[in-house]
Amino acid sequence: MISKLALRAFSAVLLATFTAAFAVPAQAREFRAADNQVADYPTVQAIEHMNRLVRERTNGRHSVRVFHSGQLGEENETIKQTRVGAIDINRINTAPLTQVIPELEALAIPFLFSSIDHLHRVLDGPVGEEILKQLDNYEFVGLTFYDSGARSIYTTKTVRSLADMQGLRIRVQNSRLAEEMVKAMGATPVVISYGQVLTSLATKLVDGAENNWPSYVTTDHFKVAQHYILTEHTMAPELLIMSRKAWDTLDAADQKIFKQAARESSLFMRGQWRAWEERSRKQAMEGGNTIVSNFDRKPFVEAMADLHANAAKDAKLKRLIDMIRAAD
Ligand code: GTR
Repeated sequence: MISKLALRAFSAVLLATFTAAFAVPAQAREFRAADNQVADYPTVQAIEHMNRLVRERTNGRHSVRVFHSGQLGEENETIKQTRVGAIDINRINTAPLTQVIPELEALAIPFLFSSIDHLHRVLDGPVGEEILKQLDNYEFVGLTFYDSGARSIYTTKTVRSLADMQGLRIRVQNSRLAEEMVKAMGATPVVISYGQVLTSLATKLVDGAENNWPSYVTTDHFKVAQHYILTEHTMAPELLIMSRKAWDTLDAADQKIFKQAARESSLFMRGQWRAWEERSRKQAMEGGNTIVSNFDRKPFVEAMADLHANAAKDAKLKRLIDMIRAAD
């Protein structure tokens, strides 16, 4: 005779089998992420890392597919598309995003961060948290920051001083602040999208641009603009943002998984960034480029006095700037 206990166990197994066979799995989804850097660039690799974590932690229900090399468009386009939900996730630099979120200018003000450690302290602390939170007001969700090192000026002619900048045409990102900065250096800013910079340098539409080491090298800009002067004028980080629409399709537990995976991908990338900078610098040197590191940086800093004064007129911005300074 079958005991009551065995019967109960048998029906439990039956029920479990039945449920497993007929349960509707939560909608599996592939989230599309945009990045305008090339496939092996650290930010793209970081998103791939995030994808691995997301897949693992959602048992393959969700994944993130990165479209690198600007396949989904230039930054000003992808910002709009992320806002309306046509792109789910976007890895974007702070500077162009300031056109939509002015508060972000706090991270892009020239000569505000004294070192990468200072920047990390800010991004990893309450200011970084507050800035990510502010994205909520713009139909975005701030997932994390990625390193971008320091940006310096590079040109087709040698620049050894602020005086040498006078009259040069310098490509800038689509950012009011970047334009103001280049004007303050005595040069003429020319807004050009990232994908067009190489041609613009080669055809002499501009005399130079500015970027970090890995961008300078992976774009081949270093082959045409062979003079790199270590102004290290900004440390505006990269941001990983999600469209509110895509975010709202996730339940609370998955939202947590996405955010956590993004944070971990940021640390993963941080571990690689220094080596990338070093490798790119070496490549530029081996290419015969001039690297100007022994120059008077003070005039560059002093030239920003009006820009700093203007920024301080905005109460919201001033508060963030003060908090950033206090974290030094
Ligand atoms: C890079 C950044 C890109 C883009 C580019 C630029 O450092 O990673 O997203 O903003 O600079 O100068 O346009």
